[in-house]
Amino acid sequence: MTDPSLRTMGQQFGRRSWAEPWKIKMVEPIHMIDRGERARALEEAGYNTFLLRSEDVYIDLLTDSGTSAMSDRQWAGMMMGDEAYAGSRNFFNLENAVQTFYGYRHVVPTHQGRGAEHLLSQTAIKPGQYVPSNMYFTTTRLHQELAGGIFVDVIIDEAHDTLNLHPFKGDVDLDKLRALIKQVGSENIAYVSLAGTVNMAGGQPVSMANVRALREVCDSHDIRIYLDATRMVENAFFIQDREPGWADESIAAILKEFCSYTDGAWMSAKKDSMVNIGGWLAVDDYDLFDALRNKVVIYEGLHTYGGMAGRDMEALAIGIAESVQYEHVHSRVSQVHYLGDLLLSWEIPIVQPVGGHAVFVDARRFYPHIPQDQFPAQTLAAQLYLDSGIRSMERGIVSAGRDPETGDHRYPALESTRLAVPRRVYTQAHMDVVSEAVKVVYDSREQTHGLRMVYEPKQLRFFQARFEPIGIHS
Ligand code: P71
Repeated sequence: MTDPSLRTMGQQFGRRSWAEPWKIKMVEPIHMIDRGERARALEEAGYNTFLLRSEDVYIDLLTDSGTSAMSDRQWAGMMMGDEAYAGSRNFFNLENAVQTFYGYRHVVPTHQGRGAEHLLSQTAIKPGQYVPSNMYFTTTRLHQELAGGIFVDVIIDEAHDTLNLHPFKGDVDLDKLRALIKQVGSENIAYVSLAGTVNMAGGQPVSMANVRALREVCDSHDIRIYLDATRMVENAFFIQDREPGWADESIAAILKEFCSYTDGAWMSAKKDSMVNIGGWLAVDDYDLFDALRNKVVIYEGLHTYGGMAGRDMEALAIGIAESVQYEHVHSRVSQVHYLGDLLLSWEIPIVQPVGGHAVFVDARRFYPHIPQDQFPAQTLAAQLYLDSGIRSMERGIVSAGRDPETGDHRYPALESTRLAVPRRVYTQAHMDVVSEAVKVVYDSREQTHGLRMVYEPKQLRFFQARFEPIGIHS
């Protein structure tokens, strides 16, 4: 049977199709358990997707962190691990890759991003100092607060509006920053904590114009800028794609120029750099480096491994070079956008524009009848798993935690359920299956009730909190 109306993805959009710049050499079987088993697994997990067993998950979009597929070259690098306690050659390869692609002078390896956050926060924040930031990230803010810092959100207002199509919703609002400086004095600001493709805003990028202007403001007040470079490669792709004047520059050149406006960076290498574990901290200032190097040996490991095996550092050094290749980052971000575009075309509420690493479903608009303190985004994550074995993550009121002063929930403007896409792992067919599952859950949204939290850890509660459906035991 022929159907001349069948069209490839590219044809549907009036262009030639693109494909991933790799072929698959090794596969990992996945399967879906039946609905009764999923219902049981969900109940055992306290309706928290972090507490599910991975074997009970069909398509795992919990996170893009540490879940990417390494290349044959990275695996070859694993065989070249120099597992010496001190001075491993893999460390020097990693140091060289960070210096080459991110441009900072001094590099301290850490086991992952939060290890780096801990060291930087403890070293660069004095108790009582303010830490302005373009929105919070859970672990970042916690480490800043544990060091005695006071977090202040200085992201532009557009970032809090899920329908606003601003191309750089990660930008810092310089007026908010100036007002803070005026109010508290620049000596009471530890540093500006700047993140590329802001995770909690939906993976929204920062423009080159904004980081340049930020540098000027900070220079005039003698304030340092430290960058969360976790998804900075994806940010560089958005600058190339969207910001006038950058279309002809390479991803590598854009990345390096962006970093040059900052004084240092920390990295969860489990994202952009496509390794399963690893991180680093890099700064230009020698004295700060020296202080960080003195601290890393207390908490992470010697300053030439920082908690990573030699082989992990080698895979990371290779992953950094692969991550800035245009074909890679283009196909990675385009796959995320493919999923987002399907949901948008069916009028399912998502955060727009679609970000770099994930589609964020707007749970407020998805379940308008579920109040925020009955956890609509957590409910959606649970329903999606129940329907189809797809695992996602709450990024709303549970993630935001409680205000340390008042003890009340923090009620974030964004209440979303994140479908994070690992790099080089799933195909377009998987994205089709995911999109159809979200639609099924959306079509039955009116019958869905919210959740009640029955167990709540003090810090980072979203990881281990437990819930019960409202209406069953109430
Ligand atoms: C993500 C993660 C992993 C995660 C962390 C906390 C709660 C849930 C999931 C980690 C990040 C990140 C940014 C921007 C620092 C870290 C910490 N993200 N900055 O998105 O996205 O890095 O996990 O390596 O310690 O699933 P780490």
